[in-house]
Amino acid sequence: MSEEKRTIDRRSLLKLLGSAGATATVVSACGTSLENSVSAEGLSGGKFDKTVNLATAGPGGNKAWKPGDSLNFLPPQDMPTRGASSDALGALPKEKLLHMYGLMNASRKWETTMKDLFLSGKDGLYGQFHTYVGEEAIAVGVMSVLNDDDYIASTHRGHGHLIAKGGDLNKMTAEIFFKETGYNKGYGGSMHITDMSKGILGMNGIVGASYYMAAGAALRAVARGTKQVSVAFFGDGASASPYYFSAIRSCANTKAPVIFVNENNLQYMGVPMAFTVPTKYVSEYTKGLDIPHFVVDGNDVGAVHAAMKEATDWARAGKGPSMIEGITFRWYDHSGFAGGKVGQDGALGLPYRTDDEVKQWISRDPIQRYKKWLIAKNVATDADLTKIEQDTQAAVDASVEFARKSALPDPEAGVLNTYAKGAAEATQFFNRRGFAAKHT
Ligand SMILES: Cc1ncc(C[n+]2csc(CCOP(=O)(O)OP(=O)(O)O)c2C)c(N)n1
Repeated sequence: MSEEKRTIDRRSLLKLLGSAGATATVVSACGTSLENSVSAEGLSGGKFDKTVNLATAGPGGNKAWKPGDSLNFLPPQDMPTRGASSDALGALPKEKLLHMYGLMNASRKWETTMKDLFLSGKDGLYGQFHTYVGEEAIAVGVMSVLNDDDYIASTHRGHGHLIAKGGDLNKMTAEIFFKETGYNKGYGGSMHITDMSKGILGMNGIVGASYYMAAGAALRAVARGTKQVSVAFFGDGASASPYYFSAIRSCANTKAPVIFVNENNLQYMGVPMAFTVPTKYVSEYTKGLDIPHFVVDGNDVGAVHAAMKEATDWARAGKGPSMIEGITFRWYDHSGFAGGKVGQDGALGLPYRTDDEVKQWISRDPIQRYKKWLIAKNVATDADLTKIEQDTQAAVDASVEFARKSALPDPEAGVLNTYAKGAAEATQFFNRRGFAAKHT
């Protein structure tokens, strides 16, 4: 195949279409360095400075909202009352607790490494990339309860979901590098990473698509008589989808075992949630459906785990769907890295939130809070946890080397991957257009 024809590959196509991550290469003029002070005291610790000007103002524009509010439990009928959220973790074996710490770190370090690579321009990375940094407690808290064969339907901001469900770092990095060893053979990029072998129904660029994907998988499980459950992740903005209420209503009606997990990061692209959600909490929209509702501190992996445990028990018992809303915050811009810097945590200088607010949320870092809790409960020493952090970074670095050494996909593979019947159907396509039928 001539060089001329190779230009149809995805990499070139994206460049032609101009989807190259403009946002990924914009670096803010803001040079403020962040001091990552952790004021958290144990897992439920971390305080806002009352004088901070919160542009996002907390849920539903409720200016009086404070982190403690997020721990309120909104009791549905028949749901048992939970104890202190972080105590729920105490019932888990040490190995599992440390594994969770490793997963939170893997998610953070993988995305932070990608961020630094995008910004440095070293590997010529481009394309949309929505970071999950700051929200890791939700993915890991949710997945700490799921079985391997349970399903998750992710979002555009789903790297953390994949990693927490057992996604392969090498394949993820290779996909970001658009290499043939990537999850989508280099043709999907960040937003389409999928691993059906792990019950991951896929990241998804269509906001609000997770509801019915998760519902379909859940109804399949019911039809087959398994006890699998399905999780639909979604953001606060996605609650504006026309499918939102109808999907949850349908699941309530059929008692589909779906757990709707709202990652309320208080930001809808560049719009504070205070302007987009009329109620105090997103989860209030569906309270009339008589399904269990939880609002939790989404930066507290114990709180997420506790709510998820109850919601999952409920679903496996055939009682139907439930709703978990985790209040959290993303440290970077909606997509790409405007306001971010190599080696700096968080994006500053963005117009729709204040730098003070970003720093306050960073001080409630879910990973640092969990680390403090693990040490305080004598689950591990500082040195044990540092070792996990180092091993995780080494795995991330190895994935970058793997991606660098991998080949770009053959342009024809784009056609092969497009057809449901694979090579046979693609060959017809090639033949019709006079290409050599090299993939038969
Ligand atoms: C159906 C659809 N409408 C609009 C968009 C454009 N879009 C991409 S992300 C996004 C905001 C999503 O916000 P939210 O659900 O709060 O998730 P977050 O980005 O905060 O994690 C929008 C509107 C889209 N991708 N799909």
